[in-house]
Order: sequence, then structure tokens, then C-alpha cells
Amino acid sequence: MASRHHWYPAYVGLGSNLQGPTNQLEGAFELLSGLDMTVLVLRSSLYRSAPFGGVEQPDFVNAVAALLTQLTAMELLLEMQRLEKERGREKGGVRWGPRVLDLDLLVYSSEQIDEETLTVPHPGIQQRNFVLLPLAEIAPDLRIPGLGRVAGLPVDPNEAQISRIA
Ligand code: ROI
Repeated sequence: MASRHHWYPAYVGLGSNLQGPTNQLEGAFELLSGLDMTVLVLRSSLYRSAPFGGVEQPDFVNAVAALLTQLTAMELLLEMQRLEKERGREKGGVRWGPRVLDLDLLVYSSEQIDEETLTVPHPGIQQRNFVLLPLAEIAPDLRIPGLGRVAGLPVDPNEAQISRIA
């Protein structure tokens, strides 16, 4: 077990397009702020975004949370998966289909992790406006291992539109 003396910055992407997406995200921020050994430091605005990935489905609401945590990346991932489940997310739904709550570990400290169940930085960060825009709102100067400074990353002009809603 890693020592519990250090606090690591971690960024989590939130998304929902079912069962009241705005309320789902509000609830998810609450759940994240209740995690053991973890502090919710910042939350972005909520953004409405057209679905990415080719499956026809309702628009998403997306946001990003900044945490400080004493959990390891893998421990944090397991906690996030527990919260998704608690919120009624079913495993084995349509790939790239709709979801009640999706929590993605985007960045964990300066770590680069490539394991079967966890890739950090999250490979979907680049050119997904629904991740980049909320992340740039709260952490423009964050340097993502392998990618560089958040505010310097290109937003994809071809990606479906996104707008700040709250
Ligand atoms: N599209 C958008 N806009 N936002 C998401 O959070 C999101 N999540 C997904 C898929 C279905 C790939 N598309 C998405 O998992």
C-alpha cells in the first residue's frame, strides 16, 4: 500500500445522458466529495454536448472535477466504478451507447499508466471537446503527461457542438 502522506491531484470526467443528466452530475459531484481520503477541489461548469461516437442517442451533459486524493490511481478507479454502479449504471450496455453516469479518470498526478483496466492519461482526452473544454476551464496550465499543456491542445472543430449550460 502506498503511504498516505501524499496528496495527488486527479482529474475526473463526468458524463450522463439518461435519467436527468444535470441532476446525475450534481449527484456525482456530491458522491466524489464524499470519497474517503479525497477532497473535491474544483468543479467545472456543466456542458451540453452532442453525442460523440456515432450511436444515435440523447445529448450528454459533461463536466470535469479536480480532486486531491491519497488514494492510488487504481484505488480511485475502483471507487469511481463503485459510484457508477451505485447510480444504476449497467455493465454490458451498448458500446458507446447512452449511460446514466460515466466517470473517467482523465489524469492522475504525473503518472502514465498502461494496464488492462486503466490507461492514464485517459486516451480519450485528446480532441474530445466535451473533455477538453471543461478541463481547460479549471486547469488550463495543467501539463498532461505525453500531451502537454491543456490550453495548448487543439479542440476538434469537426466534433459535434458543445455549449456551457450551468
Ligand atoms: N459523447 C459525449 N458528447 N459525451 C460523453 O460523455 C460521451 N461518452 C461516451 C460516448 C457514448 C462515447 N459519447 C459521448 O461514452
